[in-house]
Amino acid sequence: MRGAEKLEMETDQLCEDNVYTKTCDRDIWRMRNTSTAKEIPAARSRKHRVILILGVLLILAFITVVTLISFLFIYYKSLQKEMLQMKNDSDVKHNLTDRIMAYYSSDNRRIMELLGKVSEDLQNMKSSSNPLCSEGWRHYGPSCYYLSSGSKPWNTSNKECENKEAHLVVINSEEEMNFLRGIANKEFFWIGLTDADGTWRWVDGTPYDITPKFWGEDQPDDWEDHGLGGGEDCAALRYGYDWNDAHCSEKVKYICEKKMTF
Ligand code: MBG
Ligand code: CA
Repeated sequence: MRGAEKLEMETDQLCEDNVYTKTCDRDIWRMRNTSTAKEIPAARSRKHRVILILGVLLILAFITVVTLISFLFIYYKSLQKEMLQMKNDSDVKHNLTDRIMAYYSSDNRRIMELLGKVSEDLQNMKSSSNPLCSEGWRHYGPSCYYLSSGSKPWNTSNKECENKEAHLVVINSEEEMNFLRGIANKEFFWIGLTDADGTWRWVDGTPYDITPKFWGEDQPDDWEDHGLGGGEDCAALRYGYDWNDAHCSEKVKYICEKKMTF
């Protein structure tokens, strides 16, 4: 008997004799031999599976990255398109604004030229036999204006205007006010505004509510300390600039207004 066979037999014998308490080394040895032999192809297939899974995962990751990049690219392109559209829109707006501005400025120029021509015509007509405004009257818009040289109380002033088929000036707009400022030479003049009956009224019946107001600071104040009795019920152009209410008996220059006759 060879040494190895002898040892095997001895080990078997030891196993049968239960020399080792729980386990038999030989069985373990056999089992190991058997399982190792079977494990070689199984391990290989496991390795293949792992490689396969890793490959699939890699492909999936690649597809994900490519998809993500594609989405980002598409988003970037649409953003770029949107910005281009916005730029175009703003260019169109600017262009439109420029054109509107140009249109209005050319319109304004035409109106100013027309006004200049009308004014020139009026000047010429003034020196003709049938002037739109009588001698000594100034024209503005559709009206003629007369500035008195003498000073009278408000009531007398209005009567003097009526005698001239006019009335004390009624101020309907800022433009008209500016025209009066230009001709008033920083003096005082009665205007056609009074609150003698408690409410401010224009002499030609124009509603006071709808006309612009040019009262000076703290005016009208219906001041009573002038010692003339009562308050202040008549409006005057003060220093050719703003309005003040004054005592109607005060003697002040005045401005009459009447519509131009054609
Ligand atoms: C005067 C006005 C007068 C009254 C007074 C009040 C300095 O202006 O003419 O009408 O308002 O001020 O102090
Ligand atoms: Ca006053």
